[in-house]
Amino acid sequence: MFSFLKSRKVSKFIESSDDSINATSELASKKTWAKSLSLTRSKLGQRLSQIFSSNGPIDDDLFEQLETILITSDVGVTATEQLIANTKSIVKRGKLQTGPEVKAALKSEMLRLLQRLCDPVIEKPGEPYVILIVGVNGAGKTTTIGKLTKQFTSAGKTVLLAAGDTFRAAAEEQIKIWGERNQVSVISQENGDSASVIFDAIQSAKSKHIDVVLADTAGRLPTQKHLMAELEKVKRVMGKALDTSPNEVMLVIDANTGQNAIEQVKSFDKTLGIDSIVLTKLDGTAKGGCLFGIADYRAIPLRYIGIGEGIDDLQPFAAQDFIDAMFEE
Ligand SMILES: Nc1nc2c(ncn2[C@@H]2O[C@H](COP(=O)(O)OP(=O)(O)OP(=O)(O)O)[C@@H](O)[C@H]2O)c(=O)[nH]1
Ligand SMILES: [Mg+2]
Repeated sequence: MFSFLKSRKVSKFIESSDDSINATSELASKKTWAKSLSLTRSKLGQRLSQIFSSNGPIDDDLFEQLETILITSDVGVTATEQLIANTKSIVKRGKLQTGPEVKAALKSEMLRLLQRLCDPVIEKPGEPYVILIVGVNGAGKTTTIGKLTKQFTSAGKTVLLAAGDTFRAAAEEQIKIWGERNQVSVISQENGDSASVIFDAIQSAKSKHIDVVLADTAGRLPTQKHLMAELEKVKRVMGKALDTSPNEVMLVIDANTGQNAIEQVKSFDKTLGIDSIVLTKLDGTAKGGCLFGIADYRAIPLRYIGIGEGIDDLQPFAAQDFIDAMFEE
């Protein structure tokens, strides 16, 4: 059983899964962490290893090099400054003199920062438990819904999907395919807007005693004010269908966005209040550094990372595993 999975809010649904699933998942987890982080490691981890293995003096020049590496790896300016300042003070206090010692200090500070993303969300129970999925165009929202459905149904939970992306006909088709794959129902409307489709889905889930509703939405940029206002309306209407809803507003971010990921988190959080994050496409990018900037902004739980297009390519996030894989020699 993943130890980190137990601490998560979703865990109450997943803990009921049987041991065989857990054993398989643990194996898959080790393989996929290494695979998914190979690119981040090649960029950030290897560059860090290089400067610390040079046996040079621990001086301002080293910290400047470190600053450049962190900033150019999408860690973000404020997170970088904080990491450097904290590492410097550990070095001073502990009178550290060697590259490996400083590297270990930096690693522990990076871990401490990332652990902010592992904070459990304040529990907001609801029956059904409703998750509103938001994010920019193409971030991986609908695919993540498909993967999440598999996780919930494998844990014995009943799931209903809401085809809340009413902007494109193809979007409805796409979520229906994920519904079929998972053998769960999808609520859609021919002419309804997002709010009314999701409202309907919640009503339907209530009457059928469904455990989890996953509501899709159309992708949008935080700069598109009218579309952000539409999301606010969706959230408001969801509360009318069931006052505990949405239990969770989940922001899906494409890891390829790098630095811009931090801006996306800030904007969506300001408009809607974000309860959790999923970072997708870590399998195809070296930009995992953005996680530090996100953690520095606010302790929003990073539930999952997406590491491929398949139904099983979703892993719970674990800060220690992420850091270990990144610093792996
Ligand atoms: N490699 C990889 N591809 C992913 C991952 N998650 C999603 N994708 C792919 O990214 C593309 C966009 O995914 P969607 O799920 O359609 O994204 P979306 O946010 O719903 O997009 P819109 O509804 O258009 O805003 C698809 O080709 C997915 O297969 C991931 O973790 N890794
Ligand atoms: Mg979509």
